[in-house]
Amino acid sequence: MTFSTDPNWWKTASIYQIYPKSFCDSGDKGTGDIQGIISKLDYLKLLGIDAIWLTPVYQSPMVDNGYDISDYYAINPDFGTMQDFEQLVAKARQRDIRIIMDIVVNHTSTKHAWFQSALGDKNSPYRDYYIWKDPIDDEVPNNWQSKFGGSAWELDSKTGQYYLHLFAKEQADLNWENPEVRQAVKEVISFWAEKGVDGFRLDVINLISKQQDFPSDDLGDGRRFYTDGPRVHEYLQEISQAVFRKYGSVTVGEMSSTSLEHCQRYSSLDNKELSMVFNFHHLKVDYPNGEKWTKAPFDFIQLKEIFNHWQTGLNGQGWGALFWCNHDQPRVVSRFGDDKKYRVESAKMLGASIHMMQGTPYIYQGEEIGMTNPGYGSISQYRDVESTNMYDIMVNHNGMKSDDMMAILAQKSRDNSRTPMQWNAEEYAGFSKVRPWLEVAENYLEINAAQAVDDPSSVFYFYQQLIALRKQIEVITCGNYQDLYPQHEQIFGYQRQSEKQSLICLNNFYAVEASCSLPETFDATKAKYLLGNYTDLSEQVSMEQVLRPYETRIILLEK
Ligand code: TEU
Repeated sequence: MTFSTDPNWWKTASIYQIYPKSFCDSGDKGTGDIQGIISKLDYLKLLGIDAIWLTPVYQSPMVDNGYDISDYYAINPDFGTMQDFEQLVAKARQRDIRIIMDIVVNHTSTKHAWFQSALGDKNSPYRDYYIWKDPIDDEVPNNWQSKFGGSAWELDSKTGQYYLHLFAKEQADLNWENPEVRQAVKEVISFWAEKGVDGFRLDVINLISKQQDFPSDDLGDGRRFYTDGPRVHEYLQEISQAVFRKYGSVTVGEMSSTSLEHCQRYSSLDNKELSMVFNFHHLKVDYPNGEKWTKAPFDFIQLKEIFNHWQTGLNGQGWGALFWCNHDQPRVVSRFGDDKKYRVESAKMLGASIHMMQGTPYIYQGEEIGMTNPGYGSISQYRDVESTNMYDIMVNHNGMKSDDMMAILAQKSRDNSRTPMQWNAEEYAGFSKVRPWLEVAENYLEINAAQAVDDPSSVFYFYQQLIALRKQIEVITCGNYQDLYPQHEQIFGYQRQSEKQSLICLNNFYAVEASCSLPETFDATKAKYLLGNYTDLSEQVSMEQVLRPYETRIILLEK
């Protein structure tokens, strides 16, 4: 098979995210690996996805499960060999599936050779690869906070200076002001592009440019002094010019705490920087006052406002990634749906609610079969560095009751999405022959890929249809966007319009019946249902719509 030569292939594509450690263990290690991924390529081909986003498989001490890289040019033996990787690229290509690699260059592991040379030696040629600051009044250089809790500064006792780490202390931020760092990044990306990698996901790439006076933040945790920083667009244009455009790579930037205005520039249609962007504003509507570590219901009206802001703001300006789930987020059916009584209906509805938008959809492993949060009851079951750090801070330092923090982790922990992929009803859900590194969710007997593939009414085949519709119905890709019921307390309904087509996607986000009327300008008599999650949809579309619990309906009118 040969890939389409359309440089914008990704505008009608759907991308599947694999977190290798939790995907499939081909051996008996209890952790996933590249050969395990290869063994599941036909499953992914059946789903119909166009590309795989592979989270990091590079050499790493695994403090942050691979987002702490100690050698950008080597494959972590836990995942396999370089030959395994090359085989994955080749076998995926045989199935017309592209590979997108995760590039983590805001920081390296403190075990990286550059950092090891720089630590304790102000004269190291790599000292200026990182960000070192003198203490102020024997204290940390400023009050910036790590996103994993605590100060963002760690002392290098030998030199008396601190180094910056926006994440774990084992993840030292690179100094992008240094042209040698930017050159080193270009060489890393070129190496993987030469191996046939088709694109790159750029980890927290909007954090690479820090305000150079490093002021303390009397209003917050310091993020306003390094998020979408002063030279970030300059840096991205430099890398894009030197590498991405040379290889025709598709690129998606993970933009932490960003703005629409910056994302219009990051993903501008002239391809000066990146192809598209991830933003996370829609995944903070259950963070009251922006606070993640609370147990709270989501704000439905705000969710719709955010989708409206980004869909209308990027239309004709840039390109967004459409997603609910990834390896940092809880399972969407547990978070925004009903993972008990209406699991299948709500999983399908949630998929449809974003797949009919403009952008490129990302499907996180297990989302396509409606996997849920595991509901762990003990802190000993958690492995994520962010979750265990926050448990220690909230319970052991701030005095929160353990049960209260366990309830918060059950809703918000990143481990919720990192439980082993549920392949079948065998021991350990067919993920491994031995006890996995993270406990399998108890519901794997009912929720697994084998069951889904055997069930024509499963979430899997609904996602297969969503993926196919994007290739068949042009208004999904090029149409504009209008929220039809912004204040409706239950229904998220929007209309997409192009010159030739009008599509309406109706989604009841709750377990009770809800009604709405189609726009008067929409001629229902000429419309048809494209897809729904209740099989008994009548042929004739009515202007008055009554949606059952978690019902979704996709309606098309050919103008
Ligand atoms: O995530 C960055 C990010 O914004 C989220 O991790 C978020 O800050 C975090 O979950 C706290 O809420 C990327 C990767 O996706 C993540 O897995 C890494 O831990 C992080 O960067 C550091 O590389």
